[in-house]
Amino acid sequence: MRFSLSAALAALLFTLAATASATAPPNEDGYDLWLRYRPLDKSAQASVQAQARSIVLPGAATPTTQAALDELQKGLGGLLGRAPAPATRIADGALLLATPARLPELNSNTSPLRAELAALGNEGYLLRQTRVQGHNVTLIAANSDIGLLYGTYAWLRDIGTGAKLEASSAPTLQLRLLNHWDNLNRTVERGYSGQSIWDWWALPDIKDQRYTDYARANASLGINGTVLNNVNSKPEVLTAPFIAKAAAIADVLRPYGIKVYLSARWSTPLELKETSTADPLSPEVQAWWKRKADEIYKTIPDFGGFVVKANSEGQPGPQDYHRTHADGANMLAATLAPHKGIVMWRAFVYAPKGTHIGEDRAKQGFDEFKPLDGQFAPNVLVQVKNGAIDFQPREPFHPLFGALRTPVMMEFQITKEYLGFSTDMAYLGTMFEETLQADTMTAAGGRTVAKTLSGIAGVSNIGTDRNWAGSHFDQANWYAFGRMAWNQQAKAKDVAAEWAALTFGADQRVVAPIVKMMMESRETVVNYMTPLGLHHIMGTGHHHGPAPWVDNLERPDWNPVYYHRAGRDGIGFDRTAKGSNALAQYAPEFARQYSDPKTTPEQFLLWFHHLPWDYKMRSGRTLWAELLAHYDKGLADARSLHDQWVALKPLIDARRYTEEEQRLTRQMANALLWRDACIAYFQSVSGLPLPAGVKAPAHSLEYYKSVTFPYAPGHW
Ligand code: BDP
Repeated sequence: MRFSLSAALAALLFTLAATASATAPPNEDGYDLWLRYRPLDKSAQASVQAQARSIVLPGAATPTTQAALDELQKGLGGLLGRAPAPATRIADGALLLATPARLPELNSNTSPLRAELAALGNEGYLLRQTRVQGHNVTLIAANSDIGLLYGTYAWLRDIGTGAKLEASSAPTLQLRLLNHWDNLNRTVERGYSGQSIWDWWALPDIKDQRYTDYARANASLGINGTVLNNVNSKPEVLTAPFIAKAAAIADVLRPYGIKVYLSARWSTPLELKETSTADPLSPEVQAWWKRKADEIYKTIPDFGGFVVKANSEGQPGPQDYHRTHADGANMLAATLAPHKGIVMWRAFVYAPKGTHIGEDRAKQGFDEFKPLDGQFAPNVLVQVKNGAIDFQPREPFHPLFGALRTPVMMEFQITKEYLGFSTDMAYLGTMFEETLQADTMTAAGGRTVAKTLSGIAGVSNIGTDRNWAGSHFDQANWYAFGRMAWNQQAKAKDVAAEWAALTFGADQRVVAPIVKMMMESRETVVNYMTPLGLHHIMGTGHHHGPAPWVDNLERPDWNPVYYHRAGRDGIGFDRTAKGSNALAQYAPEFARQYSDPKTTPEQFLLWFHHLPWDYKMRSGRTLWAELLAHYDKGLADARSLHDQWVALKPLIDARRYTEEEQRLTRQMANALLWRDACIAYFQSVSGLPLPAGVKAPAHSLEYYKSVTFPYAPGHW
């Protein structure tokens, strides 16, 4: 009897436990991003409550500290069920937000925090459990109100992830920007998450709540600038009505420490018929831009400046008047300098129609900008894409990093133009880390790309989709960009763990497997799209799906065959001295190492070398067999990503589970298409048999060539 009772009890407990763990959390639509503030468990609530029995901000609230207080109300309201009341007097258990201006004793000679605060600059913060005025408090301290806002987000983040309080943090780079490639008609170039969030038609009168939530999300990461419109810009952007609209956005973003910038079209005054030329040395043109800058600053006093795409892909620029990029950039810089504005002049240039034919496209940015080094005004930065071609799934770092004295900004692409849009999972934190930590070898003892930077920009993946980014996992790319813009030494894996805990809850049964998936995901995409240093073999125009066979576009360097150079003799682009010699643009030490295929990392092999199909790889396989193995691994890993997600089903809310499951299913199909199409094509050129165990593509090459993607998004 006793036995059967305890057996029954055990069975009942088992059933209860099984039911509990099978009950998925409530549905979420992703709108709250990583600022979800869902209730903590009871013991965590008690410890947070003890840190924040009251909230104290000495001195008057400003719009920025008000944003911090509002976030605490929202955050603690969600995490604890009830937020503590703001108080005026410091007491035991207070959460104290203070700057030296608000609490002078922080700056007194006897303050143990004085030196530490001084080292934090304008934007840094420190978090500390300490004693102030005889009371035990949790202190968020900074030198400015924006530092307090960043510190507030950091404190909430530490609570959300269950991490120990961060000691202190300050950004290394002052310019941490998003670049929106948003058009005035709300289409988004390379956007895969709906329309532009900027409703230009409704502005300036109607300011969507999204703008505030956008500001909160960015401030929570430390992003402090945003370029509102596409680099392929329109003259109207700089007309009074649009300046007023930009000003309305700037008003919403300002309390969050975010400045507004605009992309300026070089020929704006000419196209608006307000000048007779766009020559940067023409006094008429100079006077127009000066008036324009003054007009903008009258409306947006803290306007950040311009980003400019000039003489690139058909855009107008100073070269149309036989002037240089420096002439153009400096002319604009002179108009902005009195207002403390900057010019971010893009180095993404390759020959305008008809010129440079035959020159390796990878060399052209360096060739144009290196000779101009030293000629740019102090408020000009050269904005350089991470690699020398174009946001490929993997590229070696651009040779301009470390090569210029002129301040250089990094341009990453957060939106996944070449990595499967927002349908394929690819966590870009690993790509950002790989690039930032790459050694430019431009100094004795090494100099990472990160160390060469004066700023960082990311091409936004934000749109009107309910989940902002097109998929839940694409939110992680916005998050990772922001965290790594703040701290270039951050590890992709730590950032992924933070994001996963904040986005799906700090349960290790969820966080650990999600981090594993994220860390595998981008390599998976590289493997099924462009392994071993292959690049730019995507479909024409929209850049989705495989098209390594394309050879009929107007410019040679628009054709995939130009980049992979596969033939009977082998595959790859020879960028050594025997080939285009793009390697000579890198530091000598780097060039030496990468000139020899044996000392070139295999992930970049075909970027720098043209090698025979029977070239022996480190694995002992031939290059042909290795290429096939990578395509197979890409497909197998895409399937594994799906399976890993399915295993998490009981722990993820149904809505987000299903939305991602559908995408991962589509990703498997995309991986299969890439694998099969590339194998079919490369086999047709190599003429080699498939080694035993490698499955033949399901269809003929002709079939793959006939696959089209009508209405693929993001291509305008
Ligand atoms: C390419 C995009 C194109 C952009 C261009 C750029 O395909 O839409 O306009 O970059 O960065 O990747 O200017």
